[in-house]
Amino acid sequence: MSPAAQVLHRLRFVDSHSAGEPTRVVLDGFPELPGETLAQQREALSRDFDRWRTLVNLEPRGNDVLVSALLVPPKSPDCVTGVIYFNNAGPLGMCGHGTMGVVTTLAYLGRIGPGEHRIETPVGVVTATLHEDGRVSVANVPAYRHLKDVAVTVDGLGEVRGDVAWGGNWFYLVDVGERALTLDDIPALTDETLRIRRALQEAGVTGKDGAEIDHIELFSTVHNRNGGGVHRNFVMCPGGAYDRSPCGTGTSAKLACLAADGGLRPGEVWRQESVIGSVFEGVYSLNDGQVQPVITGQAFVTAQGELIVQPGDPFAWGIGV
Ligand code: PYC
Repeated sequence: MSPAAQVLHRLRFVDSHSAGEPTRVVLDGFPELPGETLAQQREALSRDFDRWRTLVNLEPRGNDVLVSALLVPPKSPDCVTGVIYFNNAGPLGMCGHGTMGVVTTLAYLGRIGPGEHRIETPVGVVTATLHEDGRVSVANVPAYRHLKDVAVTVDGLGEVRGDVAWGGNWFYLVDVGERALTLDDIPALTDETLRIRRALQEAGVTGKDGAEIDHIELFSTVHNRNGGGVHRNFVMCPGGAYDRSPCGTGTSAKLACLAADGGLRPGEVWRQESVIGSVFEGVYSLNDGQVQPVITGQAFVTAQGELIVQPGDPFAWGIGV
């Protein structure tokens, strides 16, 4: 057989975007990950199967913005699927926009219809509701603020203050006042947030139990002439790419901070706009004193196909691997 016709691996996928942020759902072709829980399977992915992550996520088959969602059989029988999220830097805990992408993909494939669906992730079970109009509401894992008003000295920026909060991933949230947070500002925002993340690492500021804070969220409120406010954010993801969406886990972390400060009542809607102008709506309820966020947005399918690895491809496992 001619080399051009040979195939070593095929992985079927469906791509989508949620508020501009892409998700690649990997349907099959990935090796089975050992582990009794999804958290153990995520560890196995990092430890022993990382090149499968890089195959899917890195160039030339992927890119730095992409978040992938590997479908795995759920351990809880009442879940429609298990999912392990990962990006160009490694596995993620939860992913809000990614869950919207998973639900929309499963509906596109005819595997689910409108209604409530439980989805297992390495950090817990989330419940996603597919609405008749195509929007998806994700009842995330409980969110909380871990530390309030933590100061760090950032190279070139001086003292920066922010809250450390969990929304399914760890965030450091910095209020940047009325800064517009626009697309023109992306190079500066990228540089600043990467510096802030480095400063947190150097200062030993972490999430609970020493967990790395791998997402930095700048948020602002921009007022129009009538006094109305638009809440914007810029979220830097672990691999150095910014979230095109308002970030589901980042919005959850923001809700936890608002709840802790008395800035938003249970049930009140928070419209979180991204740096590209897309919107997620967030609300929370209190369950036994815990903030239970629900984030609503919409995903659209953009592509479907197979990732293919041919023998002799020097970039089979991704560029730089
Ligand atoms: O929507 O939670 C999210 C997310 C995390 C990283 C990128 N998007």
